[in-house]
Amino acid sequence: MRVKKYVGDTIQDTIFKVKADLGPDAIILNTRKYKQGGFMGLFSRTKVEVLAALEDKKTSHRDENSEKALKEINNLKKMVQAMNEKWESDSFLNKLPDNLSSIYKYLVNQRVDKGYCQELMKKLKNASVDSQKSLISLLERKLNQVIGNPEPIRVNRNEQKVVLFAGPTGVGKTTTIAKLAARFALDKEVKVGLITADTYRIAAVQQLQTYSDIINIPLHVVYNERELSQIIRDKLKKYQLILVDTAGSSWNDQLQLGRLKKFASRNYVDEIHLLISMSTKSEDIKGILKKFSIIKPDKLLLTKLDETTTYGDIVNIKREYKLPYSYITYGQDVPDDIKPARKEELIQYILGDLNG
Ligand SMILES: Nc1nc2c(ncn2[C@@H]2O[C@H](COP(=O)(O)OP(=O)(O)OP(=O)(O)O)[C@@H](O)[C@H]2O)c(=O)[nH]1
Ligand SMILES: [Mg+2]
Repeated sequence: MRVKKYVGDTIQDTIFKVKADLGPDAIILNTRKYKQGGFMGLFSRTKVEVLAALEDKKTSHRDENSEKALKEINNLKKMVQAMNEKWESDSFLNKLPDNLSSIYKYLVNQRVDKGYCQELMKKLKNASVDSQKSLISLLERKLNQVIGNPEPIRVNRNEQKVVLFAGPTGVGKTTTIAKLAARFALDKEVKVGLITADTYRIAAVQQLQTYSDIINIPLHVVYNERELSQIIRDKLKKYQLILVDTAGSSWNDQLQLGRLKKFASRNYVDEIHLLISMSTKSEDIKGILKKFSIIKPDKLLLTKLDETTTYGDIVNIKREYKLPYSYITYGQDVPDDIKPARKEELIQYILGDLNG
């Protein structure tokens, strides 16, 4: 606690000094009047002395924190209220038997498209199975059909395969390429070469250069599609797998997407993986898929599964786009946090807590 003494001619102007110096949180500990100057009690002036204090920062931090906590509690209350209202007005839910209503609520909370949740519930109802376990395994089978088999990169050692990675800014393209390069080069002993067409930022080249140095594989920088084709045919001619990094394109920027389209030409690229971050809002994912369809991706690669707890979009995406999933990434660690997108595992992400 900071304690300070203030002196003035009147109470008002002394308190004003206190507030100006210590702010509105100052506490007045004591005030006293006394005489100053004069001679033998004559001609002296009355002065005011105020002893004021301010709680030190730690305490006010605590106040800030408790205010924040209070706000969060209020937000949570509102959310719970909204959830209850949501369920109350869900006439479909009200007609479901108990064993299905918990599954339905769970799927809706996972943000699986509501229309599809209802479709699934009707199928489960008609299947006339009762136990929770059989209902869930039936549900798993249905989701299995939607998600389909993974299609990771397959390398034929006698051929060259060029794989280009595209997606919105910051989705994890460069990190994913580093993970895959390390897996193929170190674990599978494939001859891997890297190319980056991301020349917007100097740091982008350096980021990939660091990984290529660690893995000990070549990295080439290209500024246009002509250079891309030259490097593939020339410098990396003997490489079995070439991974091409691209600049993140804002999905609203037609100019960037147009530039990306030139690099994504089938004249040099065999496979295009479009990266989708699971931490992106569902509505935005739809927009991204639509806009990036101009580069005609072959596969979808899901990133940042560790950054969310709702995985319904894994199903929603597949119901609209038939493209296979290639890999999933679930952390920043290179090369550990990547796996082929096995459907059993993806279903586990969606139904995880339901399975107990
Ligand atoms: N939590 C988490 N972070 C990830 C994952 N993949 C990448 N990141 C992080 O996301 C950030 C952006 O990754 P980058 O690989 O640079 O993304 P990018 O798509 O190449 O970005 P731009 O080139 O700027 O478009 C980095 O901090 C990565 O470590 C993931 O699966 N989970
Ligand atoms: Mg990048």
